[in-house]
Amino acid sequence: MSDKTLTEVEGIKAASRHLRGTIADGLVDPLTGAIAAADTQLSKFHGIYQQDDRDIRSERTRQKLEPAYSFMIRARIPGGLLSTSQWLGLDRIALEHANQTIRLTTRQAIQYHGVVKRNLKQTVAEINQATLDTIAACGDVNRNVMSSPLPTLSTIHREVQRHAEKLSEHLMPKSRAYHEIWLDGEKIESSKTDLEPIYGDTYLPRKFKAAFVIPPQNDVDVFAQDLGFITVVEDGRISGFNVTVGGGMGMTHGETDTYPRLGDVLGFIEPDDVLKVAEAVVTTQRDYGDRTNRKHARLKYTIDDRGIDWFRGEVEKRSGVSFGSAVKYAFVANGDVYGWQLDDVGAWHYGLFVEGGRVGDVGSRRLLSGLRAIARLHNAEFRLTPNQNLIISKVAAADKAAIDALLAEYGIENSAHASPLRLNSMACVAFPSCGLAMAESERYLPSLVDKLDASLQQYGLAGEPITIRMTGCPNGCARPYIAEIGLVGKGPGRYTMFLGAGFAGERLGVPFLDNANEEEVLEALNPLFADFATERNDAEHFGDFLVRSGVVRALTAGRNIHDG
Ligand code: SRM
Ligand code: SF4
Repeated sequence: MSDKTLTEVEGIKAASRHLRGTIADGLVDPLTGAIAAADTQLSKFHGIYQQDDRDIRSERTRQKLEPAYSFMIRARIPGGLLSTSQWLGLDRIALEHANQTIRLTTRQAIQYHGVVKRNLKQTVAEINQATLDTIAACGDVNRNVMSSPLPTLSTIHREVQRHAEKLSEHLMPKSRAYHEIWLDGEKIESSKTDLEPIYGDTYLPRKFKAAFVIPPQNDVDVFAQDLGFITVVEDGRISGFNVTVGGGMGMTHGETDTYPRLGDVLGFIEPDDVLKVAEAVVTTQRDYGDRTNRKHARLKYTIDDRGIDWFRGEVEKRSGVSFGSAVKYAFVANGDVYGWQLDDVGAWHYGLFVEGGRVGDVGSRRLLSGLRAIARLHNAEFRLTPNQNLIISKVAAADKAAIDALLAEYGIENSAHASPLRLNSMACVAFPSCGLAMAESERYLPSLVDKLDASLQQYGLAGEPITIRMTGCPNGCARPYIAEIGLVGKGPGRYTMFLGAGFAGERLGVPFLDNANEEEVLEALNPLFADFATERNDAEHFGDFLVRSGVVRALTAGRNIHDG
C-alpha cells in the first residue's frame, strides 16, 4: 500500500454514509442555485452533475452574480434499449424541465442539460415514473453497460442485451441513498444496514465502463472499455465471450504518464461466467486501483503497473474461472449502420443519424417533434447507439412507409443526404455546459465537416467513409483517439490532431499536429487527402493508408494494435 495520501474524493466518499452526504439539505436551500461542493462529487453517483453556463460565466462574474448554475442529468439505459413509451416520457421531461433537447451520448444513454435546482428532484422522480433511472450513470462505479444495438441477428442480439442488463443490475450500487433523496424512499437510519457487497464503503478508485460487442461491427468500441465482452457465435448460438480489459481514453495534455490505451484480450469464457469474471475484475480494481491520484486511478494504469499476467491470475483466483485461449474475431468498423435493415426474424430497423447526438427542433429540422410523432405511431422500441444515433426498432414491413413519411415531414431523414464523413462523425458536448471544455466541439464540428467535405469532393473522395471525432478536451468523451481523424481541444479554436487510427477502432491514432487552428488543420489534411486519392490500395481506409505510407508511425506496443 502506498504511503501517499488518499485523494479528497476518497474522503468525501468515506464520510458520505453511502452516497447521502448533505444532498437532501442542499436541494432545499433557497439561497443558492448550487449544492455543497462535497455533494457535487456524490450527486454524480446519482447521475447528476452540477454545471454552469460557460457562455455567460465571465459576464456573471463581472456583475458579481453567482454562476448560472444548472444540472446535467444522465439516465442509465443498458444497451440503449427503450420502449417508445419510455421515450415519450423522456420527451415530456425535456420540454418541461430541461433545455428542450435530449442529448444522446456516446454510451447509449441520454442526458438532460439546464435543469435548475428547484426542479431537480421532480425531474429525477419523473424519469423514474417513465420507468428509467439515473443510478450510477456517473461516479466511481460501473457506468451504463453498452451492447451492440444493430440487430442483424435478432436472437443473438436479444441474448447479448440480456447479458448487458444482468451485468448492469449486478454492478449497481446497493445503497438506498438514491431512493431516499430523490424518491422519498424510507430512510435507513444506520448506514451499516446498507452495505455495498461489491464496492465497499468507498466504491471504486475511479469510473468503470463495460460493454458487449457482436462482431463484425465494433460499434461500442470494445477496446476503449475497462471491461469488454466480444461475443463468440458458433453454430448459430453464443458459445462465450473473449474478455478484454484495460481500455480507456482519458489523458492530460503535456502529462506523458497519462494516455489513451486499448484493452488487452484476457481470454475466452463461457456465458455463465460473465458475472463472476466481471465482479472479479471490479473487485481487483477496487483493491489495487490507485486512490492517491485520480489521473492514475483507472484500471488501465493498474494493469500497466502490475502486468497483464498478474491481472489475469488475480481475476482467475477471485472468480474461480480459468480463461481459455481467445477465439479469433474480426471487426470491420466502429461506426453505426444507417437506413433500413432487415433482421433474421423479419423485423425492420431504421438507423437514424443524429448529428452530435442532439435531439431538438432547429428550424425545419424538427427531430424532437419528429421522434415524438414516430413514438406515438410506433408502439415498439428505440435503440440508442454508441455513436450518438438512434435506431427505430422492430418495425413491421407494413409500417415502414408511415415512418418514412414522418421522417420526411419533420425534415429529419438526413442519413441519405449526409456525407460518409458526417455519418462517421462524433463530437462530445463541450461548451457551454461542460466544465472541463477547453475548445468547442458539438457546436463546431458540423461546420468543419462542411469544409472537409468540400476538400474530399475536390479529390474525388466524396463517397469515402472516414471516421472523424472531436472533443473539447483530452478526456476523450467521443473516443477521438480511435477515429481516423481525431481532434482534441487544447484551447479556444485550437486542437491536437491525431491521425492513423484504425477504421474499426482496433488501432490508436498518434498526435500529428499540435495546438492547430482550423486553417492549419485543413492545410495539413488537404495534401494527405490528395495522396490518399491517388496512392491508396483497393478499399484501403484513410487511417491504414497513413500508416502504410509512413505518414504516421502506428504505435507498436502490443497493447495498441489488435489483429484479432
Ligand atoms: Fe465523459 C467527464 C460527457 C463519454 C471520458 N464527460 C465528462 C463530463 C461529465 C465533464 C465533467 O466531469 O464535469 C462531461 C459532461 C459534459 C456535458 O456537459 O454534458 C462528459 N462523456 C460525456 C458524454 C455525454 C459525451 C457525449 O458527447 O456523448 C458521454 C456520456 C456517456 C454516458 O452516457 O455515460 C461521455 N467520457 C465518455 C467516454 C466514452 C466512453 O465511455 O465510451 C470517455 C472515454 C472513455 C474513458 O472513460 O476512458 C469519457 N469523461 C471522460 C473523462 C476522462 C476519464 C479519464 O479516465 O481520464 C472525464 C473527466 C473525468 O472523469 O475526470 C469525463
Ligand atoms: Fe467535456 Fe472534455 Fe468530455 Fe468534451 S471530452 S464532454 S470537453 S470532458
